[in-house]
Amino acid sequence: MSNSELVTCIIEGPIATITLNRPAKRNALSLGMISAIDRHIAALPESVHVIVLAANGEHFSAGLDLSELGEMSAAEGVFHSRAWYEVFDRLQFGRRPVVALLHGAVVGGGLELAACAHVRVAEHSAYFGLPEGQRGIFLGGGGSVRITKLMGFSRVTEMMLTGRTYNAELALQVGLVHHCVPDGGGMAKALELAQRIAGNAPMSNFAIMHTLPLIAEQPMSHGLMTESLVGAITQSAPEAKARMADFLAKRAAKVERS
Ligand code: 1HE
Repeated sequence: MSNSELVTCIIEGPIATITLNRPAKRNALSLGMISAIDRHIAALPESVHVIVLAANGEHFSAGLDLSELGEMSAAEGVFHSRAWYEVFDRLQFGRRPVVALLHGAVVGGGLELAACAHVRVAEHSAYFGLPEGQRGIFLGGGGSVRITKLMGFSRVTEMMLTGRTYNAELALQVGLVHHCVPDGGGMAKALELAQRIAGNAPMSNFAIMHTLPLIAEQPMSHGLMTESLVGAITQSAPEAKARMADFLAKRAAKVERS
């Protein structure tokens, strides 16, 4: 199977659906899969504004392809992690927000991949875990940074030490996912959210994706300065002016009660 078939990409209007497609191996993430994700992102046309990241088969992903570690030396291990980081960085800090649709096992490197998305939708079948401890290894796909930011390092510590998994409801409660939907309903929800995101001004989406994580790591005075500068740039775009004028002229939708 060629690398491009390990991961598929379908573009419909402003949304590209990138799908892990190695169900026989439970979408275990080989380097071939990681680079196939990267190639699909790099090839997206300008017309795509949002990515939906999904998976074929019964599980989102069983994490790192354990057959790849084999006789890997320490130095090779560092470069292996770095290869993942480059691609995961392009997902989280690229041009387009990513909506992840999660089901079945979302474990190890699969959870690290999901943590790169900006919006996470879990079907009820989803369960989340970091079995690295049981395998004798540690996180290597950025999870110690990203997953701890999502659910807190104390929960991640307990999850890793005890091998506990979280079901979709618990994942929703602790902020690991944003939406929990019945099995089979995930794609409709992911596409609905992706359409909403695609309806925003691209500059606003860019500011949200890139600035909020930066400000979260800045001291308050720096964060407020960053916010004021990015806010000023964003509001000065012609598209922002047109959108605000549309609202004031009663041509734009009002905020809806949920
Ligand atoms: C794999 C992998 C894998 C399955 N690497 N081949 N991840 C883990 O420790 C999770 C390991 N996987 C599992 O616990 C289970 O496979 C599942 C709970 C996800 C699914 O169970 P099940 O019964 O549906 O499938 P299965 O029979 O266990 O697996 C089907 C095949 O996929 C089988 O291969 P086959 O040739 O015998 O058919 C498995 O060997 C293969 N397979 N998972 C390689 N992970 C950047 S650092 C990140 C560090 C980590 O991610 S550590 C966590 C690794």
